[in-house]
Amino acid sequence: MPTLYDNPLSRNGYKVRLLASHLGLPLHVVTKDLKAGESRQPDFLAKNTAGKVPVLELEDGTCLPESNAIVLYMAEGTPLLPTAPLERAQVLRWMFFEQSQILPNIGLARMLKITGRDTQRPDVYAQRLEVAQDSLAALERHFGSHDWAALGRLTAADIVLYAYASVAEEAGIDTSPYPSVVAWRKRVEALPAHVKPDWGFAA
Ligand SMILES: N[C@@H](CCC(=O)N[C@@H](CS)C(=O)NCC(=O)O)C(=O)O
Repeated sequence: MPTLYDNPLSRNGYKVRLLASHLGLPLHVVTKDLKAGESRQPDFLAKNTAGKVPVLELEDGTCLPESNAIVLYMAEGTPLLPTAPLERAQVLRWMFFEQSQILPNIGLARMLKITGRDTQRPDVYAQRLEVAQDSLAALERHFGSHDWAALGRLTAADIVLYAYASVAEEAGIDTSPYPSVVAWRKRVEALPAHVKPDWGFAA
């Protein structure tokens, strides 16, 4: 069974575990204590030179870092990742948007907020918040007329977007201006295979 190096606070790792639940794929989840610097130790840097979770380690020892690369690998050959070039590009479009607009802004604003550093670095926090809100507004325009991110059905795009769009409030964002995003989040949460962010870790 593949091993996923992860941390319960990581929404990038959650993408992979949420996808595994949807696909019924078994994963052995190993916690890396990021605060203690475990992801920056030589043994882990050998798995991911960036020193970040998640990393998927295959049974032959091959390591694959980067949440969206892992999602693409695991979703290959399933209905969550179409093969037709334009359909696949529609899914990838949102996966790229997630990495460039959602993760660095909602993700960092959330991290600053939950560690109390939003008041120490108000300039950085405000800047991230502004782009995060602009990104949510883009999602709001999309979900105003679409039930799902792409192709009118659940795809890998929804899984990756959901991971950070679902913690906008933890980043200090008022989501009342984004009712279509909130409705889409509820659609994702209502799916039978949906799991909570701590799913997959040993109790
Ligand atoms: N682009 C990467 C970002 C990964 C990332 O930022 N991981 C964070 C946790 S969510 C991490 O491991 N931080 C620890 C560190 O940088 O030392 C992905 O999507 O996997």
